[in-house]
Formats: sequence, structure tokens, C-alpha cells
Amino acid sequence: MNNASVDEQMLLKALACAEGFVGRTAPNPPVGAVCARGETLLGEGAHQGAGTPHAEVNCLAQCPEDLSEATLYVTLEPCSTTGRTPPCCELLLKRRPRRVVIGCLDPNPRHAGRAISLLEAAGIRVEVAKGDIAERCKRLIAPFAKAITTGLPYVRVKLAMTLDGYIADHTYRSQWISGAAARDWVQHLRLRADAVMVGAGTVRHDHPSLQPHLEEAPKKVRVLIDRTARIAPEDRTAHTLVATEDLGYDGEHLETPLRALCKRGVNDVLCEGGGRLAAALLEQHLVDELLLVYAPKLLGDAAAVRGLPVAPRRLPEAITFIPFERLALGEDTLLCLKPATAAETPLEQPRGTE
Ligand code: AOF
Ligand code: ZN
Repeated sequence: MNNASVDEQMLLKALACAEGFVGRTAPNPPVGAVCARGETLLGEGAHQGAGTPHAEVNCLAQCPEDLSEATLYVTLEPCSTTGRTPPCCELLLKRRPRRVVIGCLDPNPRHAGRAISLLEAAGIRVEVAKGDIAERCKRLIAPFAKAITTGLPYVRVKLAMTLDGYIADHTYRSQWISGAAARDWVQHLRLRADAVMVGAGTVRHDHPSLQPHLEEAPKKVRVLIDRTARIAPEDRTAHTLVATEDLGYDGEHLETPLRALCKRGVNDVLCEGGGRLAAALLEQHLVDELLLVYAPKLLGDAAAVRGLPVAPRRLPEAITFIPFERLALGEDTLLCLKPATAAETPLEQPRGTE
């Protein structure tokens, strides 16, 4: 293997290390690291949760003392100041690998770009990945990057709907629009999120746990967006936040509860409906990804519950999306979209990095 493909293989391994901890590290990002001498793996590690050692620390703890011929691969630029844990750059200056390969720069303004000059000044070669692998490292930390630079969490809206765009029939029954494969995929989505959010109507009709069904999965923050509908006591389980009571929601501006969630350390929100909440999030430009599961069914009933009841508009004013993935989930079809305006989210009121 040539050096470039060794580097790519090792960064892929580092990404795989981090993958296992997506949804467990907030408010920190998931990060993975491996150390290798040529093609020989010396150690690997991941960041497993805020306040615990960083990926580099866990990885280097497995490695032999002499790293003079070794390369450390890390999906995110090593940190350079003391936070909840000491700076990884200090450890690298002590352990002195010959080379450090970084998947992507740290969007955290406290660290961004600093590791490169610190390490290079000490004679350690630093390279930053490019191309597809760099994109994958950036995608891994997209929720962290949005949270740390804007003070807003990354929001995914997931809806299962019929081909004619209904998420429940006129009796509000939504079980089951999608099939078993799509429902399994939702479990995987919940696992990756820090908080799962729904509107009060969905709570009243479905009483969803909003928790991943896997037993060892960490509990997710359960966010209920209420307005006029009251949340019954049995729906106020532990881990539940009620938007009007706990997150300063005024019943209209959804940015407020989202900012409040971000301040509480939530980087990644999964919204599971209902339709009106999904539409409001879209109209208020708060959605990063819209994930639609289309079930091969028709209801043809104007009294059924519409998936995305946005305000009527003409074609030139249509809300538009950029599809980035299409996938078969059993008999259903998953369509993943980014709102065409997502890139224009204003960069303001960054969350404190204290
Ligand atoms: C992580 N894990 O593996 C790396 C991080 O408060 P601390 O000390 O845990 O520092 C958190 C910051 O460190 C985080 O915001 C990110 O910018 C940087 N790198 N963080 O949690 C890691 N390498
Ligand atoms: Zn660190």
C-alpha cells in the first residue's frame, strides 16, 4: 500500500472508533484516533463521553513508549487548551510521534488551527486530510460544529408518510405507516441523537417513550413542544423537558427552546413529528436535515393528518431541498434532504465554550 492509502485506511479506522460513541459524547464531539507504524497498528481509542479522556489519550495509552517512527491519526484536530481534561497537544509534545494526521480542523474557536502550529513548531509533521475522508470526518462532527459556532443544535426531522403525504389517518392512527425495517432504522437514529423531540399532539395520541429501545443505550433528553395542549402527568417521565416550562418557549419561536437545549449541552436533536411541528421548524429555518420515509400506501383522505402542512405558496416560492441520500428500507423508501437554505443559518450568539 502506498502512504496515501495507508493514511486513508488508518483514518477510516479512527472514524470507526468514533462511530461507536456517536450520541454519547455531548456536548463534546465524537472523536476517534489510531496510532500506527507503517501498516502496523499500535493502538486505537475513542472519546467516550464528556469529562472522560480524549481519543488521543485513550489511543496513546495502548501504544509502546517509542513513537519516533509512528503516526497518530485523529479524526479531529487535537485540543490545545485545558477544558474538562488537559490539552492533548501537551501529551503529543511529550510522546512525540513522528507525524500527526488530522481528519478535520476543530470548529471550536478555542482550538481551531492551533494544534498545527504548536506541533510543527516542535518538529512534529502535521497533515490535514483532504477529499472524501476529510468530508466524512467533518460530517461526523456536524452537530458539534453547528452547536459550537451558532449556539443552535443540529436538527433532523424524521417523518414516516404515505405516498400522498399523510402521517396518520383521520382517527390519528399512525401505527404503522412504515414497515419494520424503517422502524429499526429509527432506533438507530435515536441512538445517535442527544435529544428526541415531538409536539404535544403526538404525545397525546401516541405517548411515545422517545428512547432507543436498546437497553444499554444512554437515556436521551425527551423534549415535548407544548403550546395549548397540556402534557399529562404520565407523559412527564424522567429526562423530559416541557418547552414552555423548561425551555422558555413562547408557543411561536422555536429558536428559543432550541437555544436553551444547546445551552444544556444538546448538540443533536431528532424531531419525530408531528406534522405541524415539523412544518414550523422548516418555516423558521431551523432544520438541517429532513428525513422522509415514504410507505407505499395511499389514504386519499383530506381529513387525514398531513405530514408537512407549510403555508400555501406558489411554485417560485416553494420551499426547496437538496437530496443527499435515497435508500430502500424494506418496502419503504428513505429520502434524505437538506433545506436549500440551511447553509444560510446565521452565525450568531455562539454558546460559551467555558
Ligand atoms: C473531545 N474529545 O477526543 C477531542 C476533543 O472539556 P474537554 O477537555 O473535554 O475539551 C473539549 C474540547 O476538546 C471539544 O470541544 C473539542 O473542541 C476538543 N477536542 N474533544 O471531547 C476528543 N479531541
Ligand atoms: Zn484533547
